Amino acid sequence: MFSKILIANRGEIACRIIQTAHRMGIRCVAVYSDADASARHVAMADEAFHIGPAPSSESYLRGEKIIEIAKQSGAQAIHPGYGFLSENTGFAEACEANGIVFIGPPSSAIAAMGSKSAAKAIMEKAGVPLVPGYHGKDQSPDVLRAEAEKCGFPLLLKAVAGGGGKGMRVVENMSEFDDALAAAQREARNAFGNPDMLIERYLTQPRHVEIQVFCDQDGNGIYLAERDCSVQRRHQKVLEEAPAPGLTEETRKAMGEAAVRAAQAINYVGAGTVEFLYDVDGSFFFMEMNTRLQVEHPVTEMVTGQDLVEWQLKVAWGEPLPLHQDQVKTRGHALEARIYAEDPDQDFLPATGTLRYLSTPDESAHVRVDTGVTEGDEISIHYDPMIAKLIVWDETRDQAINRMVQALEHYRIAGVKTNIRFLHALADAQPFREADLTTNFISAHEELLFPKSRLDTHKALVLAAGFVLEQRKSSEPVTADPWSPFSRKNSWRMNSEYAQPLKLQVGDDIHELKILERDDRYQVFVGDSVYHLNAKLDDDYLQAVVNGHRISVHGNLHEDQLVLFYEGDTFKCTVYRETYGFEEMAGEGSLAAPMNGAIVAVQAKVGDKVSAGQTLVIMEAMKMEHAIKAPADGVVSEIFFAEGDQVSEGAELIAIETEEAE
Ligand code: MV4
Repeated sequence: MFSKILIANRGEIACRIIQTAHRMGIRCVAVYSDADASARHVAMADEAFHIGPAPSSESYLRGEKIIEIAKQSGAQAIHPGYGFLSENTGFAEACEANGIVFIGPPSSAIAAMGSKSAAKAIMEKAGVPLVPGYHGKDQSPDVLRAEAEKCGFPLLLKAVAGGGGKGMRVVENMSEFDDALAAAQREARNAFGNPDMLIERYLTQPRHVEIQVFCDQDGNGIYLAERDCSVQRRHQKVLEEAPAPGLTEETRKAMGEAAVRAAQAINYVGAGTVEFLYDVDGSFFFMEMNTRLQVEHPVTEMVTGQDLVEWQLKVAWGEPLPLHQDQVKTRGHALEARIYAEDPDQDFLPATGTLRYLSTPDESAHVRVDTGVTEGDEISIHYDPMIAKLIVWDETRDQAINRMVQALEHYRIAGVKTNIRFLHALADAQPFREADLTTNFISAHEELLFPKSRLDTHKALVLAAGFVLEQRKSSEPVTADPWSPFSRKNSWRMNSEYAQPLKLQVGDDIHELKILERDDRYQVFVGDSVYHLNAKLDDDYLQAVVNGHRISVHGNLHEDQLVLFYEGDTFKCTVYRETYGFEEMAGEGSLAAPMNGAIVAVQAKVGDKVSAGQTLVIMEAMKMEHAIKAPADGVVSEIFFAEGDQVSEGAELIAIETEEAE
């Protein structure tokens, strides 16, 4: 077996490969760009080499440099993961030429699947079912028109060089054909430099079902069940599962055997995926073959109990397949959700930012998290916005869905927008539970997938108040600053009812809350309503009772940004420092700057005896002067600023010691 391999990738897949390699006793060399110097895959590897600036074209796509590093570091093989160089025939060849094993198929197999029409011709010969249509070389308009008539309508024009849905046109009848053809050819020429088209009968409600195949170097091939990846958005998979619901054993076997024939027709080696369109009547048709380990391979691992990266390493080393076809058994049901940094409310615009709070569900036999990031990492514009894959397993599909819903509720991220809530709605949607799957699932069920918040705004505000107040209590040392309105030792507050205002902004709405605290219970006034609140904060976990309703939320308060997490949903608000009116301040005693401004005058010295209501500091803000007054009789113990200083809202200006506080 290899003793050292290089992983020419980043993120979760690099981490996942390293994990298996380490379990097998294989050393791992990582490569990284400027953006990834402190990335998880670098930390996990035994050694790592810098390969260039953040853009992929200058780092993870630099095949020659990566091969150079493999040679230098003594790596015997390169695992390309998915994306980047994984389906690059030139790179696979260059590895070979340099005496390094490319952990993937021969370059000829990658090349054979590069053209849709050539692939179809190979598959036809191998007896793999094709959608009826035309994939000939002759592209003259008359031939295409005649083939369209033969095919029937609706039909689909597909770019021979296409992929990911680009250069496709649905044609409903012959009168639309010429215009659609011209448009599709134009698009294909622009996108791929090749205007050639194939014609297929258009399936209106298909499912995407794909077979995991594996071949060894002796020409043996098997299939490891199938995955249903019908739930997609703009040709991006969102939710995948194994096995595909509702497939009969006969179909599964026929599809699996067709997929193995497909792989063997191109002398395939290693892990591959044959994608099929699956029609409502149980018929299936070859779509394309992916010559790499796929993102969604974990669902296959969960139901077969096999480690596909281990298989890849064994096959690349020259070992036979670990199992014969009749030894491949599946058990239960697995689902995978792709957690992306994106904003579902802005048409899934990719999101960037710092993962300033990240808490993942506990891993178990039922829950697996494949990720390449840790708290504090940056999601940048340079790479795929996938943050993690959440994979669950259980005995039945229904139970697996419950697991997924629960695990998504335990996946909490603040700092970057994510699709977690959307995934939660998707997994929990009745049509999904009923396995009413087609490739247009998401657009067909939009009304279910953007649900209203699970918390009403008032309740969320009350919980936010509880979180802020409890966190301030726990974070302020009891001995410090007895005059802080939040100090527990602040006797005039503890022994009497004390109203404090709390200003929270949600979107464009500002909510001014008033809070009374007594005996560790709160009354929170929001608008015209009053809520009784009991709250206990344990780290990031708030256990609250709001008007007799026990609710628990997790939260993260970072500077003035509060995020609460509740059942897969998030509630975000901005927390303002207390905004006392100045009369109130005199009476109630904040010695904090009420807003950003400048110190105009300090009218006391350390050691001065002062009396309640006496002006201590004068501030200027927004062209107005404000007096900061002593809240009670006492002695000035410290002054934190001098005349002319700029101070920020909330900054403590002056400290006073009083008799009660001793
Ligand atoms: C089709 C089809 C219906 N009929 N071919 C989309 C991407 C490309 N790889 C193949 N695609 C399709 N080909 C025929 N004859 C519908 C799609 C399709 C699709 C397929 C799988 C998953 C999601 C999809 C979303 C839209 C269209």
